[in-house]
Amino acid sequence: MNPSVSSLRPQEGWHVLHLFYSIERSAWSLLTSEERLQALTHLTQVLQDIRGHERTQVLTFSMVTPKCDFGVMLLTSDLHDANAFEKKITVALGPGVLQPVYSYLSMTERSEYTTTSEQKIEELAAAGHPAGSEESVKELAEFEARMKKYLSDRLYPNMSDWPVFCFYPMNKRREGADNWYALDFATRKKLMEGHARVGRGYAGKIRQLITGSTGLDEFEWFVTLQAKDTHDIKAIVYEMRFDEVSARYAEFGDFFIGLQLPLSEIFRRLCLHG
Ligand code: 76R
Repeated sequence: MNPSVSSLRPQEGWHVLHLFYSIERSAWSLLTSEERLQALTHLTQVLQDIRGHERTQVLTFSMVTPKCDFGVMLLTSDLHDANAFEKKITVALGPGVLQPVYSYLSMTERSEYTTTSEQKIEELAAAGHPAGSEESVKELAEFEARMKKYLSDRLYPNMSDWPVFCFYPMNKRREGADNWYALDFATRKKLMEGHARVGRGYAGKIRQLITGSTGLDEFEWFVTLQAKDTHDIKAIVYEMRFDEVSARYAEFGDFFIGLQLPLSEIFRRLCLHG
């Protein structure tokens, strides 16, 4: 029996691929200027075709520092598509030109720690509005509408056109007295409230997308921070290090900074013309 290539859409959320490449200058220099132009036109076409798929977003970056040159962030529903899109992008400039330096597979996910409707009903009752009372029903309806929008933003985010992006993978520690996974749910929820409080201090300055990768890639989450000012990236990551969730439990991988730009500008910046 042939293996199935029908759709592989997760029951919720999207697949997210972060792809970081360096340009292999020696392979690129072997091409004539006509071949280079063809290659750049081809990559532009490939990305445009990918963008045309439904439930798909593609962001492109000129990467700062020579750790890597070119970054792509791909959000798409179907794993077959994610797989096929990556293969097409990686060969789009011709053999050996785009060298993968780092890549990451993760998925958008709901938060484990958001308040449920049952908890909200209890909170309202504790505040003097028993379940079923006019006030409780009204507040519960508002809460549920807010949560619906919040959940949809987390699972199906609309990425911003902000220029500065910071990427890094992250684990929660599992060592001796500092084992996040040995904490009970209530303790973790309380700790996460402190984390979210720090985060909310950056409203309007930082947008974050935290995508889960347990079982999918090397770390447990991939962090994508978006900003208009590099200072805010440095400030939030620094401030969070003092918050207990990060101070005691966070472990980080490599950090990458990318500038979100249109492809034509990236080509100029990476000196790919001529
Ligand atoms: O979901 C929400 O937006 C509100 C609550 C919230 C959760 C559940 C939240 C808020 N985060 C959550 C989960 Mn976060 N976050 C990080 C980092 O560098 C570091 O120290 C950590 C990297 C940053 C900078 C950041 C920013 N967050 C998570 C998780 C999953 C944990 C789990 O499930 O166990 C991780 C790994 C993580 C890491 N977080 C916020 C922010 C910001 C700016 C906010 C506020 C967003 C807002 O309310 O608008």
